[in-house]
Amino acid sequence: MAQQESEDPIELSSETRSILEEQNLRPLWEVEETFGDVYDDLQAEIWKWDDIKNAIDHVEEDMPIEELPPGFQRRVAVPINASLGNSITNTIYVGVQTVSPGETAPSHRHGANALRFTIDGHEDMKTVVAGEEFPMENNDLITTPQWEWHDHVNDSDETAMWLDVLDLPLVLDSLNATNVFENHELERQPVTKTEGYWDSQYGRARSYDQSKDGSIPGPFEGIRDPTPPYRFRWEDTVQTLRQRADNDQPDPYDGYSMSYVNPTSGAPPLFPTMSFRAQLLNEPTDAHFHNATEVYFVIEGEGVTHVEDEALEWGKWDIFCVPPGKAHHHEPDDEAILLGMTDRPVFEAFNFYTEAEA
Ligand code: GTQ
Repeated sequence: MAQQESEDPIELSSETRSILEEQNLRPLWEVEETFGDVYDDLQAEIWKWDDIKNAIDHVEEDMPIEELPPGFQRRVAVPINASLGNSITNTIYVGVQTVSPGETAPSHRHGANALRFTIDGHEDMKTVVAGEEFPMENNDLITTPQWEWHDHVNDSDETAMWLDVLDLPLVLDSLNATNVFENHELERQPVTKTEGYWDSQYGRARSYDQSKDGSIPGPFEGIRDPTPPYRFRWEDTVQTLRQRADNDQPDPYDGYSMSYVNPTSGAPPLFPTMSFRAQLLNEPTDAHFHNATEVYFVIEGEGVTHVEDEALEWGKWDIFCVPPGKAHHHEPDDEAILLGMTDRPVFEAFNFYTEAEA
């Protein structure tokens, strides 16, 4: 009997326990196992384009942009991961936005970073960012850096649609930050730059501050730090992909993979919070896992992505996510091109990114 008592784990006395409880304190060894419980484990999930398209067509029919509540004047269908409840992942948000002929999604700005990947575009479909009209043609990727004014103006005679990608869940949920937000006083911000202005500021020949220390500002509006408004034209991106496929070895996990670089630095990530790749796949990739979360958008082709024992079968314009820590690899049917999106830069910022072959 005495021996049994001595093997019982030592417990805090009831006096100590009530002192702790009264002051809202807990011993570490009792709370440790609850760390990580705020969010449920993210599950792999796929949204098929036919289903998305059918849904956004119905929404477009029911709801003109001008009828939307002020502050939310964007007509967007948002994939909701069943394991989360309000977006596709805990860090990266995606949505599919439409603007009908003649409509404008009015100008606003916010603290979250955004980009558009054009699904069904037109030279007369413009996203206006920081005073410049950017034509949205098919597969163009256009940045809307934080706190830049932006409105979407459809002067074509066809409905335009694109993929929105923002770091909203990271900003609003994970960091529990306020997404500072402002509507422009005008529906359309004044166009103050000629087309190509922002691109020209980041070309191989650039405006340059000769003082080196910023004491003599250039005659230009300035380098946007960390990410400028920028249009990556698909014709350039796809040409680079082809050159890589014709000349180089593929990455074992990502295929022929190009990073969209920040034009300021010439290096990834495009945003401090999110990095983007165009990936041409023509053979199965090797399996690996990492602690970053990924979202994929299928630009072209068909195939399957295995996430542990789940098989996500995808085709053109499908959207799917790969949770952190899960082994995954891609198997294209023939040739496919994916837009790969990752929150890896957040992990790298605090030296916490890790990956391994599965
Ligand atoms: O077009 O500015 O999908 O502010 C979500 C929030 C799009 C946009 C979204 C936004 C926008």
